[in-house]
Amino acid sequence: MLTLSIPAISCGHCARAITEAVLELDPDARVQVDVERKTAAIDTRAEPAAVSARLAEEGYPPATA
Ligand SMILES: [Cu+2]
Repeated sequence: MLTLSIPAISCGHCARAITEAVLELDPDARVQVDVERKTAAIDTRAEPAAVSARLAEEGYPPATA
């Protein structure tokens, strides 16, 4: 389980965009976005670096820990 802090999350649209971006990488991924906490919990076989890069492309770069 990958849990990313994504400061750009602000609403349900962001949650959908993030979910769709991850599903493009891995159709079997499970994505849970918490809009209030600005986090995304992602269960996927995709490489974490690939997920981060894809989300950054989409305008939701994960904060580095
Ligand atoms: Cu939004």
